Amino acid sequence: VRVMRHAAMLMSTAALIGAALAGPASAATSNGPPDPIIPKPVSFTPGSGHFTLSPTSRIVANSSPAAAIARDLADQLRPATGYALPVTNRAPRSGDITLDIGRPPAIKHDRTGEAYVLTITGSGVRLEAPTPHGLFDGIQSIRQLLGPWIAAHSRQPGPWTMPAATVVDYPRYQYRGYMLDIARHFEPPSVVERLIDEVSAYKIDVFHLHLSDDQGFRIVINGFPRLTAIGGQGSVGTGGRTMDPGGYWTQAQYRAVVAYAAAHFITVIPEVDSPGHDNAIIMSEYGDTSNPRLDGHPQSINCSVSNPPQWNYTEDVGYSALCPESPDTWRIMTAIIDQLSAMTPGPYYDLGGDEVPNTLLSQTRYAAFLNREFGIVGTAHKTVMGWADIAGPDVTPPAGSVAEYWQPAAGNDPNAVTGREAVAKHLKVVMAPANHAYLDQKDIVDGAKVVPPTLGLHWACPTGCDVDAFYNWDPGHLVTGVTDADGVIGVEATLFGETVVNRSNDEYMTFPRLLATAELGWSPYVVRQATSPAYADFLARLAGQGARLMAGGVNFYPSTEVPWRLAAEPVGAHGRRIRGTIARLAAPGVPPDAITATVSWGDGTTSRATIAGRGPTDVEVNSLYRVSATHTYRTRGSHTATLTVRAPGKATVTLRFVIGG
Ligand code: TNX
Repeated sequence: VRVMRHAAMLMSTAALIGAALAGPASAATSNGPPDPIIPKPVSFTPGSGHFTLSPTSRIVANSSPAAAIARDLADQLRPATGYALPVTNRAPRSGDITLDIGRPPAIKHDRTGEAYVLTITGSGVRLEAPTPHGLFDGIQSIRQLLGPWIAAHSRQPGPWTMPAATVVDYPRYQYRGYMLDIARHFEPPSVVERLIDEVSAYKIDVFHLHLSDDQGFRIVINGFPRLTAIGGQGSVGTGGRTMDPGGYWTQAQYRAVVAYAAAHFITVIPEVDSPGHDNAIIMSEYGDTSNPRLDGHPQSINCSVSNPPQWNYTEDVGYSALCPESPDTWRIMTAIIDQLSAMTPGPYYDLGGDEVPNTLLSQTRYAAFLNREFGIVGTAHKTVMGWADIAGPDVTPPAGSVAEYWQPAAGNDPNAVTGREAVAKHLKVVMAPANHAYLDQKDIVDGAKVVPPTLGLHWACPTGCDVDAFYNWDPGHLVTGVTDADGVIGVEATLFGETVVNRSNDEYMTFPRLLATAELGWSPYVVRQATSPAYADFLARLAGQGARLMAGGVNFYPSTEVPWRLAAEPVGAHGRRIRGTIARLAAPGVPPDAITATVSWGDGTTSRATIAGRGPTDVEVNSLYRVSATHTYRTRGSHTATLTVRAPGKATVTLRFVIGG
């Protein structure tokens, strides 16, 4: 323990010297916009100077709700800083971060209770919000202002500075969603919890879990063990895809994920798609003749193309349906809805409702199915959510239901009819148009150039949907007659799972495009087009997120639309003889052999440094490199070295830091 504490003191002293000598090292390396925050705050007013977090900084909270968020912030900042960051209710001192529940007068337009005001000066940081959710949003901004390396899971040298500024902020929409499909390929709770960490950092506050589809059913339902014993074993597995062994969550695991999400101010919405996309349910229950909860003839549930039903592990859709006339259909669906609703504190239950061809169920039978299911969801005290198909003829969703618009159609296009039908039925609308918000779509499809080559579909994005497609549209102005005033409550980016098989794949398709969706959901309306200032501003801020994602171990696609910046930090090399790593370099998408680096040692000599580490692949960003060099100082004592890093097409990065000692 003593050795570790000693090392910690040495490290932080070095960091402080670094700050004093070189000014904020981050200023030398980031040279990005003064306001780097994504999603862009309502207002960001720069002040003068900067705040530096120090080893003696504390997090001061004036109430127990504020203290809970203060502990979150401390937990977030401790790994990279190595500071103690005690949470206290004493009077704030210089160097502290204060969190208060209050009513900052600067907030006038907060409709959702998520507003916050952040005031950063040379002597301290003060975050004030009317609710814990607002404080939680505010600490995400604090994390981003501390620079990319704060996201690291192990101690970094710092210094930890934030530009002096006043931020006044609140969201445009209450619903800012991310959807993950664990039905087409299974993901364990641990992966979902990591994704919750990652998306909540960008103020996403809804996690929509697609729990069931033709290829898999992923949650234990008491009384129907075959749903998981049989239905949980498959996954999409043809066309060169990895056929993984499937899997399912226990109810205890689901509850734990829901609680984890709640601690990140994220509402979980469970979805069991119906009456289509149900082959896993049908395959599980079709032969369940001895289940006392069924009538002995569960074959009556099957209205699919095949009778008897058959497994189909392709990416096909639209071949399965549950029969609305079968009493067993309702015994199964009632158990699912009741149990999921009881485990879900959030207000919504998502019954799916998409893609049932008339050849399987006529519109009358489809409507009859959903109209009956609405009653079961209501009895379970949940608000209905479904794909916008649930607004079709003869379907009568209860007032206040939420329709998720997914069709890749805009304006008056006839294919945009589901959006207008939803408004006509007074539903609320979440916008997730597939050509602007489907994270399972490829980034580029251009002749032989297909990115990523092995992941993603492109039915909604025939030429690919890169960052520009995700950013340059507006949820309140896409479909004629479907505006904020008509009931748009938010936006969601969805990751369907046909082609993604693990966390690395999920992240590669999710980031950085989800950050565009997060900004559309949070930031005020502004014209967003490929040529608009808003897009240029977003790209400049996004460029700085590459190093942050890398430092946090998050995989992402280093889109060529983004002017990614190089970012370097010293690693605290010391001694008279320097051997090995002197700095860490994030260079999103740049292979190591394209980078050159030199060190001026501060004693009149200069030498070449080497760049080592894994470069980008088709599905992994990697590109977080070690910069190493060899030097022997003539005398002991600290020197100020200067590292210069160059890569084609990138602004040269210059890092001044204290070395030797
Ligand atoms: C359409 S969007 C689907 C999903 C697929 C997805 C693939 C929607 C409501 N249905 O079943 O997984 O496309 O992009």
